[in-house]
Amino acid sequence: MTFSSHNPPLVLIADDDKVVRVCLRQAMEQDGYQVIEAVDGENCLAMFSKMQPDVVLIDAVMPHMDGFTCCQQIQKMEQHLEGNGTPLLMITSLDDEESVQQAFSSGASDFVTKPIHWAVLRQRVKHLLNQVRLYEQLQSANQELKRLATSDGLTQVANRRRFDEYLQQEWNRMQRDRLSLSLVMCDIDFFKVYNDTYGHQEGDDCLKKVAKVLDRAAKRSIDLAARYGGEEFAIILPNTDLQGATRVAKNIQDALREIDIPHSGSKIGENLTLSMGVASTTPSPMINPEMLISAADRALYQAKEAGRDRFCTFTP
Ligand code: GH3
Ligand code: MG
Ligand code: MG
Repeated sequence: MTFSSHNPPLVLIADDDKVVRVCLRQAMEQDGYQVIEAVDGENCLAMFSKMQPDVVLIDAVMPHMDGFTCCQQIQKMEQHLEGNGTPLLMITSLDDEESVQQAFSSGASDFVTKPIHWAVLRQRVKHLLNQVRLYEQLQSANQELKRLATSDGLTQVANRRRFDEYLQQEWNRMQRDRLSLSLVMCDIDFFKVYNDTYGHQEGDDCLKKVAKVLDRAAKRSIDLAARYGGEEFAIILPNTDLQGATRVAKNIQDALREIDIPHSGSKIGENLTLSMGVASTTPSPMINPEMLISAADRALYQAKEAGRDRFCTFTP
């Protein structure tokens, strides 16, 4: 789906008859559209790919390549370009049933007949452009819904739901490819005291900063940083062994030191710190994702017990 709409909408007119082109242009310009012209089917394809119009008016009968073939070729091009189904309005003097069917089966969205009934043509173009606009709005609303359903409202990293879904997905994929899957569980040290000291709003800001650090540490496109719950975060690292995962944990520690968030209530220093549990495994049918989470949790518990501001590792 592309959002390449022009403003005002761009109409491509393909007709070999100059007089018809001039009349069509006038009608379209009266309705406030921008207009470009093609003199035959091949020219129409070239103009289409170069200018990406919002609607195409195509004469059914043209030399070299007729309108039906032209429609089919445009559709092929759009599949290739993952285009958004530009409406194609066929203009035909052949209003017999067969050519109407041929127009639609060639991918035309609608048709008008010659001699052109101008009011009808203009309404059809307007209607087609409205449909495209509505479709685009629907697509972008869907994208936004998807984003909202999978990201954490406060920190904007993936939410718990997305974490669960992605862990299972990558578990299956790593099992199939016999590759390692690692998990880093992170828990902010003395965060309750942080809230008590600075207030909840500062606490929220702090969570956002930590999330940003984790998101940056999850460098590769297949890595996923998520808010696991409260002040706990988790990073899924597909195709990463224990050594690689501990490197990520080390990077997080360094990055957090660098941004230097004061935490006067911390019992182990002046700044905000994290405890982390790192676990890694090669998924197999004998174990499941929950075991990887438990292993990372155990390692996290060890890190807390050993004095916080560190990471421990555990292999299930
Ligand atoms: P530890 O070092 O053992 O991890 O101690 P802790 O205080 O970090 O852990 P504890 O589980 O006792 O407290 C977690 C705190 O995190 C309590 C809760 O108020 C705070 N918290 C959880 N979610 C949010 C949030 O969305 N915003 C803010 N500001 N605080 C949160
Ligand atoms: Mg906690
Ligand atoms: Mg904590």
